[in-house]
Amino acid sequence: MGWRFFVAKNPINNIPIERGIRMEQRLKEILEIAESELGGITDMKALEEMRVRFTGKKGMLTEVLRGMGQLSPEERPAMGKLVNEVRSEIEGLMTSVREKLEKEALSARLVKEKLDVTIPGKRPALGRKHPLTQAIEEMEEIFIGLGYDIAEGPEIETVYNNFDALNTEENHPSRDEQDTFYITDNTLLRTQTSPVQIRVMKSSEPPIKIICPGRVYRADTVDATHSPVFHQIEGLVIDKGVTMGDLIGTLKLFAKNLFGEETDIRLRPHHFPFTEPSAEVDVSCWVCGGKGCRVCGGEGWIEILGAGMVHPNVMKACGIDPEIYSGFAFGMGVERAAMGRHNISDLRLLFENDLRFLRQF
Ligand code: 2NM
Repeated sequence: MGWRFFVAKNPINNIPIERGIRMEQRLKEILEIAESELGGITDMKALEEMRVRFTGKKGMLTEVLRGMGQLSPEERPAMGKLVNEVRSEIEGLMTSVREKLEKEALSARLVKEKLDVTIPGKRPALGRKHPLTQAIEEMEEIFIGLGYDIAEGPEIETVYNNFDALNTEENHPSRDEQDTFYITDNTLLRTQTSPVQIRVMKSSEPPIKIICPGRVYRADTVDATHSPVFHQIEGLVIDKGVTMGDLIGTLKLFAKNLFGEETDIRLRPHHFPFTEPSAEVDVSCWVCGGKGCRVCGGEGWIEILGAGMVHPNVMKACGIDPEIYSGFAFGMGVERAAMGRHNISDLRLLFENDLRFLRQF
């Protein structure tokens, strides 16, 4: 029986008073210091600094725990429990201070970053479509309304699709290097969009009803009416019993849609290798209505299209029997049509992308 039996114990935590008392007092003291210090904490940095000093690895509570070595094994659990209680008490206090600081920081930020959503916005500069794109899309719309499909193809073509299949003679002037950009002996930059129609005729069965818009190339020197790259839109219809009357009716409808209900058309005989018969097509002047003015050069008519009945040789080259089927085709330059429509006198304006010009459309 040792003296140990008589050691007074703290009735609350059961720690022997003699050795435990100093630790317990120290814990109480730590808690009191923490409470009073927390009252003066106004920022996160100070709070974190406090956390390190009180509950950190080398903090005051750890220091108390180290002192537990002096206690007997029986005393330790109760003192350990007390240390943990003080620790969670301090942590709880720090947490509420942290939450208070965070709340204050948030409301300060909300005030600082307050937005007045009623201030009128800056109007964004709106872009628009290029006048050529507008013209192409407008023409496409008319033909889509007539049941046509849009077909597109490569700008680099075979000499065969661009010339041979289109019934263009071996020594036709358009084949000359002076007029056509050749890439190799048998490839070139297409000079028209008809090779797209050749592709469609080769790969599908009639009825065919297509519109082919796109960029085409010719070895021309730039001036007010010429450019080495320009745009065409070509149409093709192949079916049983298609006639010249269908072609004229279609073009009339197209012209009225594009230039106005009062517009008329006239055909003048012409020659194209790929159509027979062929015609150049004029529309009545959209400015003077046919009386003659500056826009039509006093003529009353303005040439905008080429057209004709698809040559039997073209159909044969594409595997379509001209004894069974017939068809018409037409083509026009988009720049020319857009220039006429908007009274633009120099084609170069359409390629320079000067916003002062483009913003007018
Ligand atoms: C034009 C004028 C006349 C045309 C012909 C063909 C095809 F592929 F069917 F033979 N496509 N486009 C044609 C006919 C084009 O442009 C002034």
